[in-house]
Amino acid sequence: MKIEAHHIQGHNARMMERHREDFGFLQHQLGRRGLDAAELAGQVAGLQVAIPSWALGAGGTRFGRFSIGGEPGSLEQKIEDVGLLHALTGSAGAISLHIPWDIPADAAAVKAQASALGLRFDAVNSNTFQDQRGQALSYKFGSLCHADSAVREQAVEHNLEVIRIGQALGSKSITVWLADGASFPGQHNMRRALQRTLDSLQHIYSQLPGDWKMYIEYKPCEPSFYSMVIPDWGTSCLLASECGDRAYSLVDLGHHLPNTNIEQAVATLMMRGKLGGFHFNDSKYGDDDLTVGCIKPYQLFLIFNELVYGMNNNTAGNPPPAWMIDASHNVKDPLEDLIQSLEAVRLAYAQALLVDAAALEEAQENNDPARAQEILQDAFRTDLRPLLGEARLLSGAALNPLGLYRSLGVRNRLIGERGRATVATGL
Ligand code: PSV
Ligand code: MN
Repeated sequence: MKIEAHHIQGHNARMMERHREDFGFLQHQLGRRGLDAAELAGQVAGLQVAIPSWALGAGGTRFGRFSIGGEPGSLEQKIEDVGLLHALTGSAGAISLHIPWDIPADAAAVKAQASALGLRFDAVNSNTFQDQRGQALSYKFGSLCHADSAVREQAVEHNLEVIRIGQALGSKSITVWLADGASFPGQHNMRRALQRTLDSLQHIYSQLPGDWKMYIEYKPCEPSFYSMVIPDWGTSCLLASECGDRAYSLVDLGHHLPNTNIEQAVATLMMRGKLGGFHFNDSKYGDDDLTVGCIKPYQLFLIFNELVYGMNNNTAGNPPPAWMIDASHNVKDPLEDLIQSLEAVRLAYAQALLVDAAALEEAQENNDPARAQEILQDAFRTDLRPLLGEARLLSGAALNPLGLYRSLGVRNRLIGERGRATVATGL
């Protein structure tokens, strides 16, 4: 299934009068604050978020998995799905592959298919958290940290293979997320495990192509329940710093202990130029992988506020972070969920662009927390949905992506094409 230009045009024409009215009001409102809504819409239209190839089917939990029907059964179908998302939203211009789940049989053909849909390949992700069929040595007791050097070498070689696959597709970065850790006190020597992980990462980094970056993810628990080798952003930043200039930390919103101040982590990492990428999702309890912004939209806004500040005050030369949605879909249609997540990311970004940085600095320098709160919440509480609509118009996407998705009956058409029983590879 493909969304055609006439689908978008017809839909937008039907909604245009209402949109013009809403956007006109917002333009007026923002104009009073000295802001140009059209210019902001252009900025927001530039924000592109990668979709991971593992998020297009039903994820399930360890208790069960419920099929949604029409799930993409091949890499080509996954690319097709990201193409649908991009056509509807204009904001999903990249795809992030997980190897070995999505090894392309014909890299040139896959690259051509993606670029015809306006997609590029973002970071490639390695997987040493599962054993694959035919794999010589097991990762049950770790991969890059393993006590046995043969296991470490196998895991390093896997990462190098992921880089080679990514090169064939035009990717420029690899994300390493490790499940390595211990579930019981005393299970392994924490210091030796960290040292071995550093040695392995340095080995991978030494083979990184000159124009590539390496992102190191962290997570405090799960699947190891006593200690993860890379539990937090400080450890990930330390490892990245020891690897070199093109190694960075990657923040996944679901990878923090409750109440961690994630925006502060962002501020500190950007101060050192070490924030490489971002995985968006939302959660109430742990790594819940829920729709972005469905639980803590204010936290997301505060994070974007630091991101915008960091990019505007980029003394350490932090590269533009790689944005990706890292979610799992258990009860919602994955494509609907991803449309909502994409919207939430852009909304938080747009809200952050509204923050009056000069006034906020003045309030901070004058020790005026009440005024600082007014400034932040004034931005957060402005309804910017018409601005997002305008951004989509600029890129030829739909004014109401979810509305159009439903009115076209996309899921039913996918079920018609692919069947009810298809299962997407992934988490
Ligand atoms: C597991 O927590 C995880 O969600 C990590 O965040 C990775 O980015 C992703 O899986 C795929 O490896
Ligand atoms: Mn992640």
